[in-house]
Amino acid sequence: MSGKRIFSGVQPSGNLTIGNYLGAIQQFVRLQEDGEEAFYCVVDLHAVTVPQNPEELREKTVEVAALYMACGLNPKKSTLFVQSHVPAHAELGWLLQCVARIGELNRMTQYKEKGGGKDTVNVGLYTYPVLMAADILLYQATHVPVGEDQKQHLELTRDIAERFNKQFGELFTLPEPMIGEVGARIMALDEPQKKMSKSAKNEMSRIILLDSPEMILKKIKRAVTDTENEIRYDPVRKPGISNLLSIYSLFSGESIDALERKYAGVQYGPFKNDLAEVITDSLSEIQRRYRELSREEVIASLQEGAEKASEVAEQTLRKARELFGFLPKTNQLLSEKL
Ligand code: AQP
Repeated sequence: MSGKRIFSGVQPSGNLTIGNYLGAIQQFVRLQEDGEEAFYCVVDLHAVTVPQNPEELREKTVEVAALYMACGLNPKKSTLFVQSHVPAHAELGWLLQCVARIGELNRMTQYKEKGGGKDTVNVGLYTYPVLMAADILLYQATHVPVGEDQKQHLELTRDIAERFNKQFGELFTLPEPMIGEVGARIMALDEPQKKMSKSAKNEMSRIILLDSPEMILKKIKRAVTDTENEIRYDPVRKPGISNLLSIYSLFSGESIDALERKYAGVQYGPFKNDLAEVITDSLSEIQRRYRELSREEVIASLQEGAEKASEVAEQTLRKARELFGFLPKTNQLLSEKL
């Protein structure tokens, strides 16, 4: 343990992909094993920045939590909770909207990618990075393990925290991003220039953690490669094969160099068969643990997690309210004789 405090989250906006796992959740588990104090959230308030079916959202919220646990997060060691169960997120999110600047949000690329520049996009998608800043700052997190796509939002979080501290008084810890060197950006199987995403339209673009062995094989077989027949890591000229090599390396623990040597002169077909097997083997353990978890157990862990998270979040929020100059509630006023 190194005195770090970790915060991170995953949206229940679809089926978790191997991108979410390799870019984020695998790091969460490693940090837990190192004994770090950590808060891992199912960020449902973020998920509704794009339209969701309410029934499905409820189901996906439990599923993401169950997958956190199946991947190795232990609710007795790390605090696992649902964002909307801790109202402090929404309140600090609002306060920080009064600190963040429009110019800063205009520079964020994710809402442009997701919203496609349409006027009908909801305002939440635009202000999402400010809510993400609130999520992190509420817990005074020192480190935030995320994939490469979240780096810009982390920089914004630091800017908002710094401005708040200068303008209102020292309150927030400035968090550092923790972005893995490999796995930080797993690309889509159908369009290897784009990141793999759980909400992309084409289901064949991603492997989800609960895919069957047959489905994994089918998706890997269909993965876009190139017209050469050389298994070589070159993300610019061979993005498809390079992405498959990264996935193979991350799941098997073999280096990319070793894989290039192992598959020198081998056709794409047999390479893809082996890769599908490696992914299947790795996911089978997660799937076994997932099947063993009961819904009641997951929900009870989330309830306990929300209580623990609220205690920390409320302390920070209370200080933020004071620094803004809000009048405390009457009973607090009387007891503190303010
Ligand atoms: N392709 C990826 N490679 C590496 N890391 C990834 N992450 C997501 N996709 C990849 C990381 O997973 C964590 C949780 O992501 P999120 O659910 O908060 O939102 P996201 O980044 O927008 O992920 P998705 O899968 O693309 O979701 P949708 O489709 O709903 O937008 C983050 O740490 C992220 O970096």
